Amino acid sequence: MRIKRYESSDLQSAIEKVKAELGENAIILNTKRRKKGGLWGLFGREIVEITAAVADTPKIRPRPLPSPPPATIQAQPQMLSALQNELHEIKSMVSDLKNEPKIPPEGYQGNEDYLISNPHLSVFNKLLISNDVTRDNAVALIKKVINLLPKEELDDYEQAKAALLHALAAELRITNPTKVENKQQVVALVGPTGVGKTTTIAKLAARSALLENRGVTLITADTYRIAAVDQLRRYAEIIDVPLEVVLGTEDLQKALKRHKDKNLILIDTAGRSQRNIVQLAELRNILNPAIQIKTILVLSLTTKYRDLLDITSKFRRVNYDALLFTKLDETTSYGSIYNIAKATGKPITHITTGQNVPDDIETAEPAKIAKMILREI
Ligand SMILES: Nc1nc2c(ncn2[C@@H]2O[C@H](COP(=O)(O)OP(=O)(O)O)[C@@H](O)[C@H]2O)c(=O)[nH]1
Ligand SMILES: [Mg+2]
Repeated sequence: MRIKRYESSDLQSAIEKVKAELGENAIILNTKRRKKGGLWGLFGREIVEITAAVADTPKIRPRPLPSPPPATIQAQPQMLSALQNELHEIKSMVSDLKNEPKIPPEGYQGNEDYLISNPHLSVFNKLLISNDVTRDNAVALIKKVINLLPKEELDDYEQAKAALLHALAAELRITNPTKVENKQQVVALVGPTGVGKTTTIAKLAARSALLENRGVTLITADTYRIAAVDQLRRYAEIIDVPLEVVLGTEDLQKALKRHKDKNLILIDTAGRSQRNIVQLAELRNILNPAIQIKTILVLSLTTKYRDLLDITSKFRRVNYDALLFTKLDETTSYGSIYNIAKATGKPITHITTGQNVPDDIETAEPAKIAKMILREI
């Protein structure tokens, strides 16, 4: 791995320098602002310093050659105290984790006699389970149908099915923080890498700016990969909206102030693994102080259910307000939408159905999602 430092007067040109020298795959290890020149650091001009790294190719070094000295990092007092803070935070997170509820074991062991007593109900039960609704949820839904309908109507397949669709839809809440309101909307998308956050931001921005004619600004806090900033910049250029690159919560607040006249601000974030609690804490620190931000957790329906549960539970530290499901076009069963909505109690904003910007996105509709789960559409 090659590690290098770059200085520049602003973040954008510093990133350009990294890109020019280390290429698109460079990873930004650290970014900070400091004063340069002047007397003892006073009266200097502010510069941005980026420490970036890129993997060496080829990776294998011939044996006889001495390995280069490791990049030396001098421990400075501020660094130590930052490390101590981080350690403290990790400790408190570990103790939080211990108190988190456990994921329930799969499989329903209860009495299923009443399912067998009515042929439709047992068909519905199988239909739900084959579409990835958990056994527990399937049984709970069928109990609801039984409570909703008198016996004669329960014997009628169409009526029973309508009641099941109703029961499914009734538990799906929706919200749309990107829609037109009097006050400015600030929306951040968070989630694991590769789920479609950036693409979804582009879809939402294009719809608002081009179709609804609203003032839109894009902000990205995803400065970990050069390619990620470029991806959003290309979209910003095509849609013709401003793009701000921010490093931390201070930058974010400044950018929000600069664009306070806009109707909608969309914030893209770096993909975070739910397994990396330090990264999650960083993300929380960037977003949380700005209380007006609505945070949407983006989940891909191609992720298996247990992992989805794990993601929704770990991302609770980022305090997300709503859910958005992507890649519905890459799966044939949609039961996870119901399971996750129910497990988190969070409303759904949109679903996305493909890679095309801005077409492949829809606002969430409970009745439609219920039909998709039962394969009625
Ligand atoms: N099939 C399909 N692909 C999608 C969808 N949304 C995003 N993608 C693709 O998923 C990949 C990762 O998307 P990206 O927006 O970069 O994900 P991010 O890492 O979360 O920002 C890209 O190839 C996108 O085109 C979707 O709804 N369906
Ligand atoms: Mg992205």
